[in-house]
Amino acid sequence: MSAAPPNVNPERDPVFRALVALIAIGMVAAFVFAGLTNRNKAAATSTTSPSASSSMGGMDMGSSTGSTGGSMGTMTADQMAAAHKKSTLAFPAKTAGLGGQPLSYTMDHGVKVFDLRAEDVRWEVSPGQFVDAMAYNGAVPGPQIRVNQGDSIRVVLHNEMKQPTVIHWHGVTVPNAMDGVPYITQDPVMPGESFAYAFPIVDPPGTYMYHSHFNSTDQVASGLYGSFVIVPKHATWDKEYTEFLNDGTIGYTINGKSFPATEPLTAKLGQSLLIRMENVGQFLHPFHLHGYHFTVMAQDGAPLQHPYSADTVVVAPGETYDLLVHAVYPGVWAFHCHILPHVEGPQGMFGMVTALIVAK
Ligand SMILES: [Cu+2]
Repeated sequence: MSAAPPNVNPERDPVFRALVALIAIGMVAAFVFAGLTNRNKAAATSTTSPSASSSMGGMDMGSSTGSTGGSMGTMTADQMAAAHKKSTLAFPAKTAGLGGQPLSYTMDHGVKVFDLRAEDVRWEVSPGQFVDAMAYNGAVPGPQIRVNQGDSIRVVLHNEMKQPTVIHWHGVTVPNAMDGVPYITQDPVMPGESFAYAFPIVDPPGTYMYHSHFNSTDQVASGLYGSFVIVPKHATWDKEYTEFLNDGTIGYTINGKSFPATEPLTAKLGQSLLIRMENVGQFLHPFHLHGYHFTVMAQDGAPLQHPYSADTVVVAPGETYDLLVHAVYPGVWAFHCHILPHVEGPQGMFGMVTALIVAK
């Protein structure tokens, strides 16, 4: 390599080097200022606007701490450890509102009658983080509808929102007129109106869902969905949980909550658990259970001819899976989406994380 003549190499010129240093300092200052401004904006809007990027929780954490310093941003190692510890030790954190609870019904001449009220609500996704949501009966997800094969049911939808809506019974075999698609099978249910969905339950026991089929990018993302379970005559498991995934306006959530506000799955040693996985979001969520292999028993409500063993199940939008876990290893076992930006940032875990807690 031949050396350049002394005065021709600009990198050795002290004036040039000072200029570069000044520009660099200016850029860093501008970047930090922009980061702080964004963070303040996010803080200001996070309690008022569901569409603010801050509602995606951790995604915003990543950008507001800057990207030039790696994922640590401006935090020291001690600060990072403290932030992780704080959010993790808060699990399971208390928040207002609990979605997915069984919906009671009344009997009318042999028909089980359920009522669903679609309404605008404020929903606490994680401690102190509220979003504008749309909800059935005030909760995200909406209540769980549990029925038996052979039932006749009627679900009366009352629209108390400012926009039209309808309900689609996802995976459930219904007469065409009950399918809930606006201008194809029915007119939309306008604000202040009601609509009765009536159909017999002909499908086998399994995990299904219901959700809005009107302005669904907004309405489903904002909370208008719930699980629909056709229960077996005799359960072969000791306990069951439903894990309903969503990734829209309300952020990366399990049952409408973001870690550390997600609910743990608990079992006594030796118990068997059925976990009903459901995804109504826009992304795949490969759910991974630490320490265990579960058995995938059913997909989209239909029992598999060949159940199989796995530690991760990719739950695509619109899919449901039934997983069976034998709780034979005591401890606290993380259960989370394995697309890592959905679960962890520089400040710790958030979003689609929960845990299976097996007591000794
Ligand atoms: Cu995910």
